[in-house]
Amino acid sequence: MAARKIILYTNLSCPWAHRAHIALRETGLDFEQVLIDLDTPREPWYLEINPAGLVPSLSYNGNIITESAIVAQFIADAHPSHLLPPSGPADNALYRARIRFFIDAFFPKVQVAYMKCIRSSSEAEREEMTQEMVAAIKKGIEPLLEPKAGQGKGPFFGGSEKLTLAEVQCGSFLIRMLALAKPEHGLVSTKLPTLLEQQAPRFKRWAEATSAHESVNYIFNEQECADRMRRRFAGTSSKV
Ligand SMILES: N[C@@H](CCC(=O)N[C@@H](CS)C(=O)NCC(=O)O)C(=O)O
Repeated sequence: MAARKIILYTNLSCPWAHRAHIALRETGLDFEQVLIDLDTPREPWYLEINPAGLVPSLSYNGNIITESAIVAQFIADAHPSHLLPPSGPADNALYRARIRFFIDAFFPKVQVAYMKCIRSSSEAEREEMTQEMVAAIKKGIEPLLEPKAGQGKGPFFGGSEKLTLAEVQCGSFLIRMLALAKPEHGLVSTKLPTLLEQQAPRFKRWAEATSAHESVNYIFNEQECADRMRRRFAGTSSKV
């Protein structure tokens, strides 16, 4: 059988591409990394790989896969591991359905509210948006992290001791959420950790454990991320 060849086209500052890095690290697959400069127009050769010009793109034995959620799902499906069990039997399918439901709940609720915090044009707006985000987490995500009978006691989704696809898909956003709440960055209310502790303690513990995991934090550069977010988004809430 021909050797497997995986190429990840990526940019280390991109939270979407970050998902592919987590999935590849956790499955232990060898891959070649090609860095794409996002500050200049994409070169024609890259547009042939991904006409949208976005990262990440994955080449798997020459087959191109784009869109980070699909890339991460593909890696987890093609190489079954602790991230995600194969789709059968029914218990596996049920667990996969729970993970899918969780990921689908996270993005519209948490990520949208989080970007509103980052875009805030004033301290007052930032405080209000941070409170809105915590309220969304409390209502939509915290109940999904409630331990169920018979599940493990690990810090990850469903009581897993190891990362799952839920952390692969959400981890890059969690690490940014917690890191950017530090006072020196001024991008999210510094009250975020306290608000989470009071209103969504399970979410806080999950986010902290995920952010502390080596597969999640190994490519994360906090200062570079904060500077980039400030340049691109801070104060844009009032702009059309
Ligand atoms: N929906 C895409 C989003 C990817 C995305 O927005 N990537 C950004 C970097 S974080 C990008 O490639 N931007 C290049 C550009 O807009 O020119 C995915 O999940 O893969």
